[in-house]
Amino acid sequence: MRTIQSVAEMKAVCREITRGGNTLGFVPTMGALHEGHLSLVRASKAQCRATAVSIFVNPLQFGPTEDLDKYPRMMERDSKLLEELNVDVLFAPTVGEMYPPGATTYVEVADLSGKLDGSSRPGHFRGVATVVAKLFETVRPDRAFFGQKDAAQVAVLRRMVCDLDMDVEIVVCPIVREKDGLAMSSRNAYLNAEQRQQALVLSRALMRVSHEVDLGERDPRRLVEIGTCVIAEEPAARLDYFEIVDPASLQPLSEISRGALVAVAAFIGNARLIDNILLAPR
Ligand code: PAJ
Repeated sequence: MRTIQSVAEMKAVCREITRGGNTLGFVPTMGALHEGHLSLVRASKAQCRATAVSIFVNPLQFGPTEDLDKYPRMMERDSKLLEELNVDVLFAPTVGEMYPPGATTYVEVADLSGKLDGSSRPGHFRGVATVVAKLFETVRPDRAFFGQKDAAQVAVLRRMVCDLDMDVEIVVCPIVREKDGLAMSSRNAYLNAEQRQQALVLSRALMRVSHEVDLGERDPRRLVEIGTCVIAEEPAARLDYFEIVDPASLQPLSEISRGALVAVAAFIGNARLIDNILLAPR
């Protein structure tokens, strides 16, 4: 595995890979890798001749009071994990390399960027879209792999790729969960043993909503109420949002359709956790 820090070198290496006609898969991450990230790497390995992974804790997508400084960084361990999976290239730039002094260009996916996480984290999706657009331009992958875990991120990035005529196929992979249902996340590292248990309320609320749909409930307002009540039963949880939306427009749905996105965000202690499911009503 080659580890590269400079944009210029990364461009040269990726061009060399694709010039020979090899398909290049790309998995952007912020590191502190877990099985969720690794599932994306495996999907890329299965679908593409060469795979590039990036690890970059992107300051632009963190709000001023968020966890940028605390965000777990474990480059050596991550690098070993990627090496074991036979990743071809690891791109690990510094903040100065990605955002040289004087940079003032941003990618703003209007409207969508203000929905779900974007409504409680102003500027978050501008930071995500900007860094991913830059990474895409550096790597120019044939396919880029993202997790369904960040459903709003997927909607924003799909829109960006379409609007900016980018030549990359977005591949979305299912949420990887712990045995007890908790969606894997680098931020789970913030939870102590008690909070780790309390955090199960997110997946429990989603499963309850899915169950109610199976029983025939089709009113999104009623389903949101039910999900919200489950979260309220856990006093340690502070709800950010519980919504049922169209997965592409992120607009709240007035009736339940196949593929409706049920998304939740809640704080457990200082950790802001998210989770979601796609409904498949019979
Ligand atoms: P990060 O949170 O490190 O996640 C990197 C990728 O892993 C994202 O596509 C995310 O959806 C996916 N992922 C995280 N947890 C997952 C899980 N439990 N199951 C499946 N996939 C999971 O998302 C980001 O970084 C950043 O916003 C980034 C796109 C890298 C831009 O900075």
